[in-house]
Amino acid sequence: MVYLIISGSYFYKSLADWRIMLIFVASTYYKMKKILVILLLCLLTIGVQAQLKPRVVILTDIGQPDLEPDDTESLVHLLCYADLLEIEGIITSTGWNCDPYPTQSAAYRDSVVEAYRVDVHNLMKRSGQKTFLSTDQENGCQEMGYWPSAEYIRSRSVMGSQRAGIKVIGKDNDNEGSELIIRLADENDERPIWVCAWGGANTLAQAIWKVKQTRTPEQLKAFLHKLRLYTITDQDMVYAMRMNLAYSSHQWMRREFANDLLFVWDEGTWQLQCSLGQEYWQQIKSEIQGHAALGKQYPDYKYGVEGDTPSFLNVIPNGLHNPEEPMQVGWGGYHTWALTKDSTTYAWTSWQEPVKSISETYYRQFYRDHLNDFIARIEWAETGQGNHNPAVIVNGENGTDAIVIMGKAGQTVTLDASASSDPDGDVLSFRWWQQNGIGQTKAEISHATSSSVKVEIPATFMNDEIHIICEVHDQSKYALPAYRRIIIKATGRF
Ligand SMILES: [Ca+2]
Ligand SMILES: [Ca+2]
Repeated sequence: MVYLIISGSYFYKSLADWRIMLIFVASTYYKMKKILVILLLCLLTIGVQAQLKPRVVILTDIGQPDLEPDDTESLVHLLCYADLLEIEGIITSTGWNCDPYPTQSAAYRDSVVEAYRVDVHNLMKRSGQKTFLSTDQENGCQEMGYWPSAEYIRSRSVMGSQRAGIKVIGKDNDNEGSELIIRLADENDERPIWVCAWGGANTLAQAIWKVKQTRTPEQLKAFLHKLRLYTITDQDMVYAMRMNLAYSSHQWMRREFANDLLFVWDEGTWQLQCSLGQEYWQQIKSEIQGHAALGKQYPDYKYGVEGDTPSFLNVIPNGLHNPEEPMQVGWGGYHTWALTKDSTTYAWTSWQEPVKSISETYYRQFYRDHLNDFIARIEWAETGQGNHNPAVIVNGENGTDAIVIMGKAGQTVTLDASASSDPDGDVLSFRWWQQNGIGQTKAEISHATSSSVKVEIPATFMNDEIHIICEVHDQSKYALPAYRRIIIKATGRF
């Protein structure tokens, strides 16, 4: 019971409140009816599943700041979100900047993790967390809002493939990183594992190769169905060889496992992320660099700023999209299933028009939001206090999952977010818009900046979906964002 009360502090507040209240009632009742209490607690455990974080594995070619500073920047950024992403592995490996990966370069990762060790005590105040779970519990499923210990992150910091290209894949290329990926996918855990490739994804290809050699085709499929890959360009080779896409194990993965491995090949957002960072560099320099131990690790950029960041922004559960659906635009861009740059394989990608422009337009639109969000977290790291994001409640539904509504041609749908709240009691502003590039029907939204809107479904609406985003900002420091996606599906489609 004590454990339940403590862990309740990591939950979303509303969940924590009623659960703690029930536990309080249960403890009073305990003195009278011991068996009833045990039954009640069993029901609570079964009936209330706290929201778990999405699982991520990072493959990084982090290196010395005069060679690859942007991976260090992205790692600082990532660790500021360790409460929203279950960091299952930070695996060092080859990328554009090196082949082989120098073993000693992993020290650049370790020094950012060391900075996290210093700052986590302040970051924990953001979710009212007082202590860390035991090692066993941290290795299990982590609830949303839980900041893991630096020891946990360190235990997940391993070496992956130190050579690049499809030719090295084979039994001599098994490594700690590929074994970790296999172990994670074998865990009894329904959640997918998002592999974010900041360098090459050779380590993932090696894991898949080994499973293919040692298991049945059905077992291989089950393994692949656990994995998602979001790769920042194709870096399974050194930069000078980047046009030789057949050299890479990425092409092998796309060709062999197109139907079973969700593969996002980002060519539409990382360059923009790099250049927007340069545009906003003065702000990044004054509000991130040098602030808290993590900010002190944030180096000057060389080519662009945080080029690898879209890969994990894509997984942060902020209500904007479901990463399982790459056409739902999110902080990591917008991707459609298409022939890739190698002209032979397919993936979810954004290199071609008009997809590239749609993705870039949204990336530009969201950039201020995710930069502000990051800066607010650096402030927590530095001072142990700051602003919290609002919570968007649409038509009475809390949480971050999309709300699905069935709608008819000619119908008017009311969407009401007036019950939305802010943990700091801040005043909220609203903006409603329809996502471009998904569905054909254009709907009219009346009073798009009020808390409640009417969506007019046109008479032509049939076999289609309308995706409406409710975007909320608090009127407080950094104007922190929150979103909610509402999908209106045509009645009779299913
Ligand atoms: Ca990189
Ligand atoms: Ca707030």
